[in-house]
Amino acid sequence: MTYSFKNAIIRQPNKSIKNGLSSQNLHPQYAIVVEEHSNYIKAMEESGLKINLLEPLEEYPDSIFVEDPALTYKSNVIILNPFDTSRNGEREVIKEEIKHLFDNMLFVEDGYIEGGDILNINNHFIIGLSDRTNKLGAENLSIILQKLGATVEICKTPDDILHFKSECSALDDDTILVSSKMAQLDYLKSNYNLIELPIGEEGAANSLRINNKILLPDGFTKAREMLSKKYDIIKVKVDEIAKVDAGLSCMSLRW
Ligand code: CIR
Repeated sequence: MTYSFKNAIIRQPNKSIKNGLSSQNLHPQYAIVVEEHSNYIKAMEESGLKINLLEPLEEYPDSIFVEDPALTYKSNVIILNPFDTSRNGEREVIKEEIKHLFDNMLFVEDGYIEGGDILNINNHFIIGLSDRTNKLGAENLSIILQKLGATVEICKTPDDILHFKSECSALDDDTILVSSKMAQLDYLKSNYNLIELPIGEEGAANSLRINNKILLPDGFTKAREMLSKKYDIIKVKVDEIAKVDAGLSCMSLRW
């Protein structure tokens, strides 16, 4: 099931996050990041997850975003290939740190692909080509996933969105929460029940359904109103972390 998880991998924040990649050239303050991150961990625990906490990595400013160098599927983990040179080395470190947690470790060897561009819904994966994920990387991952029994669709992340999942998230086996831009994608429109967020609340689309909870970024009143009718919401403030273009999904690997 799309949202049934028992475990998560989370990396503790690093002081060098102030130098993380930021489209707006912003520099988050470490102390505030630590506070937001610790509330994120609490919310994950409240949702029923056992947390495997990794050590901070100062040499990689964006390394708390563990979703980008790896992908979990059942008891498998696939090591991906982040595009940016400042991030690519994360894969070599994380593979050693997490190999004992999985039965099987596989590797994307060709092309570039980041976990933020991969939406898993049930046994299906939607990969969004973007500035971080190219066709070769997507096709390479697709072959691996199909061998593991999954199905895959390769789409395109809209041009000015960093990652496919920056503005969408799976809420259940056939429902995806989307920004208005993502709601235009033909593949999503024709195959899923879409809950479209109003303009101005795009950031809320990177939510996390975990067991019977939804972790929702704080500050999105309309999104909360819409979702709280049906779902049990935990608000998580990530304003400081958002300065380096990140949200909720990118700070953990779940399985
Ligand atoms: C980056 O640009 O790589 C980081 N500053 C943010 C990564 C966010 N990752 C994600 O949404 N999966």
